[in-house]
Amino acid sequence: MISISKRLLAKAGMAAAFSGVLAFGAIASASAAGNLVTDGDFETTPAGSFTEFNGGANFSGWAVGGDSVDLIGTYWTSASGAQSLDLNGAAPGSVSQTLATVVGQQYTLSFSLAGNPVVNAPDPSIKGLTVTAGSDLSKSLTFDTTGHTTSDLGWITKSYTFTASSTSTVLSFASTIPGHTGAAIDNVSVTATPEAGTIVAFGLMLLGGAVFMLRSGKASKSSFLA
Ligand SMILES: [Ca+2]
Repeated sequence: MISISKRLLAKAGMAAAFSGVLAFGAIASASAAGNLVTDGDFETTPAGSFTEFNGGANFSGWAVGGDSVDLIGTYWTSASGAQSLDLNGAAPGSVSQTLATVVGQQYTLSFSLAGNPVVNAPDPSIKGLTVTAGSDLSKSLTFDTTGHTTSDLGWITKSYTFTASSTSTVLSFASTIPGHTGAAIDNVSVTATPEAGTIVAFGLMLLGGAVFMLRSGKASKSSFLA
């Protein structure tokens, strides 16, 4: 009778561990699939070598502001997929889109950053841009294109968190430098950040399951010897 109840305990432990793994996997896949940004990879609108969009234009979810931007195709090697974006077209521009957000929810903004490496004076070799998410996030960034080429832009990943204060949050990338070669962006994503408390709770579930399994392992060994 004792060994049966221990087996039941072991089964319960395994079930708890298994459900913890399933739940954790569900969270991981939800965050991977939960990118709020439309065409954050700049792949939807064919660019050819590159295509210029003037302020006031729209393409695949992005609204163009300022002077203009260049949607880049084969002109250089993107960070992800086949296309990316130069924030300076003929002159400094911007792109933005409105995201549906939950007030109080924390989000993670992630994107690839580089700069147009084909620098002709008087364009600066150090590119600049501001990144904003409504009134909840504002970053001024630079990228030094020195030593980089169209086949190796030196893409880096930038990542920030912000907490939404509105049900609609305008995500914006804007050039802060003159000229027709600007900062480059690609692979933009905004995902809801799982709260730390949730991660701790699932960690405890997994730990509980592991303890049950260890205990049942010892119990079955001793009962086997007896
Ligand atoms: Ca891309």
